[in-house]
Amino acid sequence: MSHATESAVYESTVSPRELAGWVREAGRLLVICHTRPDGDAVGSSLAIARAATMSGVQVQLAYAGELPPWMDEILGDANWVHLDAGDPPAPFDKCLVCDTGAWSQLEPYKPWIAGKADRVAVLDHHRSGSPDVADVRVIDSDAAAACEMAAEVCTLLLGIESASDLPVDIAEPLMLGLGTDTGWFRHPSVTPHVLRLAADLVQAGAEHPRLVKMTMLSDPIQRLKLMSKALGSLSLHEEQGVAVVKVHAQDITSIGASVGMTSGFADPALAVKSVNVAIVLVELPPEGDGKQRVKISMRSKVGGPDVAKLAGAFGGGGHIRAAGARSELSLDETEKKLLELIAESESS
Ligand SMILES: [Mn+2]
Repeated sequence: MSHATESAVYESTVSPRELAGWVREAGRLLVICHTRPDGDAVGSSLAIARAATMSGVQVQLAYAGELPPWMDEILGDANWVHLDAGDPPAPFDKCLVCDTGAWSQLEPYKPWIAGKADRVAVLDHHRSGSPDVADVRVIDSDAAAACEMAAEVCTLLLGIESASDLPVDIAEPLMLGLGTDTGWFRHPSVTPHVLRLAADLVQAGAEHPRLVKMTMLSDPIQRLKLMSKALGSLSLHEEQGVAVVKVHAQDITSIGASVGMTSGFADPALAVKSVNVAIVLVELPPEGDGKQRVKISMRSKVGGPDVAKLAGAFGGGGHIRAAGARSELSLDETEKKLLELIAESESS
């Protein structure tokens, strides 16, 4: 296998089939994903963890950062720990990282996996990442979700032809990631393969209405209150087709909300016809070093700017239509800089 070859470029070093073989021979496997996991991160890690367990691998899942409110509902009786709750992962022989390959999204895991690239694998669909995280990499930036790739790895692990034959407790988390990362099949990333896979997963027993209800129709009331505050701060830059929504740390605190609840705040702004890019800026609570940073989340429409490029200017990344970063500037300064960058990208 070619996986020992080091590459300074963030691209695949093995095939999905080779990755499945790597997982099967893992012994004790730690499965992780990016901090503050979303539906795709949880779905891909959980599906592979379950398929690996069925293949005789000893698996532990670990998550870090704020967890989605539906975590217990989807994880069920899976063997998982929350690093932020002070639970270190059990000793492992290999570690699989799902839905990221960037150190910036793996900070809490660093003490366990840094310098062990020969024992770590990455399964990811982002365009950028840190090649030194893992020697074994399966990366497809055309994939709509890590779960699209994870589905293939699961069928290979279980030796089945079609995702429609997956056990329902594997099909369901795969559907969760495929659905959430595509905005429930609205985003331009949706291809015939994505829709065929979705059909297979439904055939396998995944109940998408239940998953939609769980992820989209089960908000705590604090999220609506925070969104109402945030939309009150909306600034529209109509000539540029830009909408900026700002969330102040003190509003999060006074409402009893959390940073994670701001996910999806771009959607009402992006629903406006003249808006091509919606930017959500969230003032984070001060960190250990006393610095107050701003979380940038951006979404754009077809024809709008490449938001991954904009995020790159702040050291972040993502996809053309959805990307994020962190800024050390204030809310207002971050907005100003982003507007300048968008103006520059239009004139170039
Ligand atoms: Mn993803």
